[in-house]
This record gives sequence, structure tokens and C-alpha cells, in this order.
Amino acid sequence: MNQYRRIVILTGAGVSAESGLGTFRDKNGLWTKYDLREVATPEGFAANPHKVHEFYNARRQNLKNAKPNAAHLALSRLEKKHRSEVLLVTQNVDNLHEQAGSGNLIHMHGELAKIRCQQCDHVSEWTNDLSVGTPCLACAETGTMRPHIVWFGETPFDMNAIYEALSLCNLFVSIGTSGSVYPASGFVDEALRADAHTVELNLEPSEGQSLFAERHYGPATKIVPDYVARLLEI
Ligand code: BV8
Repeated sequence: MNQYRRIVILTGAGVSAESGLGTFRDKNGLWTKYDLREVATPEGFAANPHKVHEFYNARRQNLKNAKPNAAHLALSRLEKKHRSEVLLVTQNVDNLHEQAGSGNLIHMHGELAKIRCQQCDHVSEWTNDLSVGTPCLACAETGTMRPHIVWFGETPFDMNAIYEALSLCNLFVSIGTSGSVYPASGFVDEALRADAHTVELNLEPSEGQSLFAERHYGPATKIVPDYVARLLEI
């Protein structure tokens, strides 16, 4: 453990799969049922906001029944027990890392339980259904609210902080992601440039699996607690 001074962890939909939240590209994944261009792009939202609100309202309701799993809890334990800095960067828009107690956390693709006004940029916590008629809690405008989510073609949040952390880390762990969405899929390259040790924990090899120095495969609720336990021993 004391060989790693700074750890960056990236998670994707696979870490929440065993909490009952769907992934995107697995069998029955979200992108097998919806066309991402229609529900996860600014153009799709402009063309049919009702369809996009329906897509996110269903996921927001789904989130109410989801609980953190052993993988989320192990990552929270790691942050609490590990002396050095552990930064958790998630592509996920669910709030299961927070519910598990993780605090040093960046939601690079935004958050399902938040909405943003396109008029005044105010971000509000929101766990109900959203519609075109929902007024902004700050400027009272209607027809301007959208999910506080990063869509394809938009710039992910906190990229400078993420690249800074990657340039300084000496351990990078990628968990539960297919490695098919940029810029998250390029984080392992940044970690390699920093001479960090790179680890992939996933159900099966991702698109970027050959870039990782160490790889463990299996369900996150098994391989993540095992890996964290080993980290806490050394
Ligand atoms: C940007 C919010 C510029 C929506 C999301 C052509 C080529 C390459 C790139 C591009 C291209 N054309 C356009 C691009 C860029 C584009 C992109 O990458 N497109 C892809 C489709 C090719 N990217 C963007 O537009 C991004 N913006 O590039 O801006 C920029 C760049 C750098 C710096 C500044 C500016 C914005 C992308 C954000 C899009 N929004 N989410 C929503 O959630 O509704 S992305 C979406 O995919 C989700 O966030 C998801 O998290 C993410 C990645 O998917 P995964 O999490 O990996 O999920 P997936 O289903 O794919 O995989 C699950 C994995 O889990 C699998 O490997 C599976 O084996 C594993 N698993 C399953 N069960 C388990 C498990 N593992 C363990 N245990 C289990 N039980």
C-alpha cells in the first residue's frame, strides 16, 4: 500500500450493474434499446425533449430502488483507510458511490439526480420526473430545464482536474467500463505517461485491455473487494 502515494480510480456502468442499474453495451444494455443519438445528444434533446425526459425520468425512478453494492463499499473503504489521496472519477450518473460514502469523487458525465437551467445555468437536486413545463427553481423560466448530464458531443466536467490527477498518479485502476467512450477511454494512456501502474477490473476484457499492466476479470462485487483488500494489506 505505501508504494502507492496517489491513486486514480475510473468507474463505468459495470460497477453498478449488480445494483440493478443497466449497463450500456452489454446484452439488453441501454444502447440496445435506445438510439443514443436520440436520447443522449443535444441535437436529440432539441428535436424531441419529451422523449429525452422520458428516457431520464425512467432511469431517475430506477435509481430510487438501487443500493450501493460491495464494489461501491470497498472503494469507499479504500478512500477512508488509504493514507494517500484516492480520487474516484466516475462515468456513471447514478449516486451509488456517494451513498457508499465516497467523498473525493468527480462525476465526469454529470448526475441523474440533478437538473440544469439552460437559461441561467442554475443546477438543482431533482429526483422527480422532469418535463418541458418544469420551471427553473432560480429564474422561474419554463422550457429551459435539462438533465445535468454530459451528452455525446459535449465536454465532460472537471477535465483539467482529472488530467492533473492522472499526471501525478502512480496507480490507475479502471473498473466496470468497456473503454468505448472518449475521453475516459484515454485515461489509461495518461496514466502510462505518468509511469503509473495500471489495473483493469472488469467482467470481461475491455477494448483497451492490452494497455493494462494488471488485469482481473469477474463480477465487480467479487473482484473489487478482493483487490481493495490486497491494496490495504501492502
Ligand atoms: C467529448 C451520459 C470532447 C449519458 C455518457 C469517434 C471515435 C472516438 C470518439 C468519438 C467519435 N465520435 C465522437 C467521439 C467522442 C464521443 C465518444 O466517445 N463517442 C463514442 C460513442 C465513440 N465522446 C464524447 O462526445 C464526450 N465528449 O469527447 O468532448 C472533449 C474531450 C476531451 C476533453 C475535452 C473535451 C462525451 C461523452 C459522454 C457521453 N455521455 N453518459 C447517460 O449516461 O445517459 S457516456 C455513457 O457511456 C455512460 O456515461 C457510460 O458510463 C459511458 C461509458 O460506458 P461504460 O460505463 O463503459 O458502460 P458499457 O455498458 O459500455 O460497459 C460496461 C462494462 O461493464 C462492460 O465492459 C462490461 O463487461 C462490464 N460489466 C458488466 N457487468 C459487470 C461488469 N463489470 C464488472 N462487474 C459486473 N457485474
